[in-house]
Amino acid sequence: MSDADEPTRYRRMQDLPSTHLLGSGTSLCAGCGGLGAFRELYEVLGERTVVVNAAGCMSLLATHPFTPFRGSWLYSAMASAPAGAQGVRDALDILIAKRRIPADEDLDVVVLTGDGAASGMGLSATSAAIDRGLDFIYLCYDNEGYGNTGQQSSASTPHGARTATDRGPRGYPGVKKDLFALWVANRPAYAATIIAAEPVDLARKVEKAKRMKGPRLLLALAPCPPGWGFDPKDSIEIGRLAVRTGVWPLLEYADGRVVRTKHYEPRLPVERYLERQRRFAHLFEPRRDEQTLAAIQTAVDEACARVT
Ligand SMILES: Cc1ncc(C[n+]2csc(CCOP(=O)(O)OP(=O)(O)O)c2C)c(N)n1
Ligand code: SF4
Repeated sequence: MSDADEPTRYRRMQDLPSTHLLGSGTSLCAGCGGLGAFRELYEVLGERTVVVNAAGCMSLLATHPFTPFRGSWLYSAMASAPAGAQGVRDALDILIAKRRIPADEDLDVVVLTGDGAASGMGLSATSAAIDRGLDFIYLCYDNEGYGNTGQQSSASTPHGARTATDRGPRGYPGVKKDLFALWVANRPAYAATIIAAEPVDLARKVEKAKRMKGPRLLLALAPCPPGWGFDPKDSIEIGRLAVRTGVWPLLEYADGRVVRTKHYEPRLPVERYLERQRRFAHLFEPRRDEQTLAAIQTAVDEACARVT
């Protein structure tokens, strides 16, 4: 049995930790889906964790002299969090080899990054870290834009979404870069898509990632109230709709194959997700953009058909 097939301790909501490891009172937005995913991940990983944080919204978590982390946090430039993680990993390995710290006091090294850095300027550093087999967890919270600087489009912005840089009647003309597929093509130890709105699925994947070694991706869709245009109280509902429409399939890669970890059948029409966000309002008013709506639905159908 491989590590990915081993049973996990998280089967139901009641099994989830309630330790509240991450301190409250950050200056992030209410309803931030990225913070929700990170908070849930931190509960499962525990405080023996070093977080290497690429510049982005989550940089606002720790503002000197305050920190919500129980463990260490290192701030890095946008492109270089994997290089920072390499330095931390090397330092830990040297300290253990010199018996300055016992092996059982080792720490998990976690990169925390937005999609702008992950799928754009940080991609080559990430690819090189995977090539080197770096022993780290890479959490990308994907808010589908450069959130911290006002939701400009990133390479991860979905087709048709309006952003600060795509104000025209058709929204973003490109297609969302598939970071999960890019990682899988590099044959990491583990890769999974997660979302705060599915906390049991998330906890199971974090637990599996924790017991493995090597490069491990956890890619969280991060509903973003100001960037996507919805009320913060609807963040979990928007996340659930992303999964139930197939916009955000919950996937897992291990041992050379990709599987779907949660099925909702029949899938809801993708419009149920789009119509709840101001960034897609131009697809419905003043008249329906049938062409773009059909293109988005077809792309989702095709992506869902590729995974079982
Ligand atoms: C090289 C460089 N260019 C621009 C910036 C300004 N900047 C800081 S955060 C940020 C947005 C990062 O976007 P993303 O990685 O998606 O994270 P998010 O802000 O969405 O959390 C930018 C452009 C920077 N810090 N470094
Ligand atoms: S802009 Fe979006 S991603 Fe950034 S803190 Fe606010 S809700 Fe979170």
